[in-house]
Amino acid sequence: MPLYLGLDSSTQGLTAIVISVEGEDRRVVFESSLSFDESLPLYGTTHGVLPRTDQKIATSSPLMWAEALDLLIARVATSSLDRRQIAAVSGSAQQHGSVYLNAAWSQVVRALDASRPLVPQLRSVFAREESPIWMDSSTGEECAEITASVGGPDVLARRTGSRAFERFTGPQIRRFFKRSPENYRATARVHLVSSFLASLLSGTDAPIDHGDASGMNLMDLATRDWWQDAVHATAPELRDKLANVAPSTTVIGTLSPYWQGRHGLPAAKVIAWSGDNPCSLIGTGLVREGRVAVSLGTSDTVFGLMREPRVDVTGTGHVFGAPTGDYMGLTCFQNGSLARERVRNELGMDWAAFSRALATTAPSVRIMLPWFEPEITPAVPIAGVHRYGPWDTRPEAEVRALVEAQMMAMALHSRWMGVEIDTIHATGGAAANRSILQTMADVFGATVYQLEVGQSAALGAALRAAHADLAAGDSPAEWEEVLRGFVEPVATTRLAPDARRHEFYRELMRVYAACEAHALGRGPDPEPLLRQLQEHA
Ligand code: ADP
Ligand code: XUL
Repeated sequence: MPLYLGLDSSTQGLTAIVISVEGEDRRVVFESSLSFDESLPLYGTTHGVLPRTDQKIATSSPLMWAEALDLLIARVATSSLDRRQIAAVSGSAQQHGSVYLNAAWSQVVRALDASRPLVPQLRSVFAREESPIWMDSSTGEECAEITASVGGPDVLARRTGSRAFERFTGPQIRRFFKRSPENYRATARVHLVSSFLASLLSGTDAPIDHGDASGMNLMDLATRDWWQDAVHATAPELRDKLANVAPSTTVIGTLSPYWQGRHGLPAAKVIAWSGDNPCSLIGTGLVREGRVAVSLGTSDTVFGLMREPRVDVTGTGHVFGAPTGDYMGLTCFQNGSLARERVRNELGMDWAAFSRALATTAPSVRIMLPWFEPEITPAVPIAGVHRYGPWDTRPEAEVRALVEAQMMAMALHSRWMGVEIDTIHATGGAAANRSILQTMADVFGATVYQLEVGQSAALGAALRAAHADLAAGDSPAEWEEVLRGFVEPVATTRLAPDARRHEFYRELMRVYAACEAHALGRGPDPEPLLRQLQEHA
């Protein structure tokens, strides 16, 4: 009975899911997570991020990700599973983060010694000790330079799927080249978090898959190869430092002698890793156009499959390659779970009290713009929370204003995808919270489902491993067949929108958009609109 292992190296921790896929017996047979802050305290991260001196800079430690991999694989290997049955492994990782490796890397990764742990063997392979991650917004200047060099934001968006975004890997590489030219020169390979960890597992210099490569502002969506103009605009001699791009279904090798010798794992196939959002597309079952998923993780994201790459003319969204070979549309919000946690902590609540606050209050006419951190959508370079309308200082009103704001922002900024959203698959840590999901249903006017497996990125990676293994053998299977039984929305978790509340939110969303425009210096004072709606309500 073949087992498939999916790993997810997210912002805050590492998760492993093992599935068994045999005829009608299709189940998750193992699940385990570790938190970077708690399990690896020596690295000194908070929520997976190294100490920050500047609110625009966010980095993490590639060595810590490697150590986490060693720790969690040990847990898989010593569990009650029959580890010899593991047929294939794939992974998911936070997108955009980059790892800078020197000339020693390609030799070291091929020759990892099973008699010693991973970390000491990797100490000398980095041309940069820290990896900039998706929360970094320090590259405004580099975004402008790359954009100008390739002929403007529309050209860049049409070719690569996104205009230049601060967190995307191209602008990050350019900043590194400008600030540390020596270390840039010493860089032989730039990996993404996904391809770095795939390299460690396979003992090869792994390719970057189409899904994660489209979060770099460097790949041509049409040819699915590096786009020369963008590569030239980003940094000198960059082409040689980039690995090849490959389909997400690529078998890149087998678990290297390190994992076999140290942890007793078999020579299972290693399938190209991808980004957490492309993996979640699979793990939430969205292999057809029409539905969307909302992931309430460290970041909040809205995404769905697209047959054609319809690029966002408003410039907020992204088009990525999907693991199915199609495309996916995605909009990302930085002020997701950490903003909810922050408000919850400031009000001295636990999640139960947070939920009660939502359940015991009604919508009203006031708007919070919850930019506790610099925001990605809309682009807000300097953090700052804004409030409009008569302010209600009760703690429960604060909770409602925050969650309503997050949901209205997601509904407004996913319109570019052109999908009539009537059904949402909710995932990510906060999707456990039904009061948050009810607010989502009311704001979007859509039916919301929770999924059986909450860890959709790790599940998606395990399902990708199964799909690629079957495709490489004699019995390739359609995606629907691989997903069957794993990703169905649970009927009993269905949350229907309240029609009256949705009517109200449709009006409130116009006001929200006006407040956003005002706060960004692009629109008039929204107070008259707020008063108008108050008189109506
Ligand atoms: P990641 O993006 O790192 O994979 P997860 O999807 O695991 O993150 O989500 C982690 C977040 O889930 C935590 O930061 C926490 O704020 C949030 N969370 C966990 N339980 C709840 C809950 N009951 N209600 C709201 N948020 C929750
Ligand atoms: C997507 C994005 C985040 C990260 C971390 O563009 O930046 O969702 O992938 O989860």
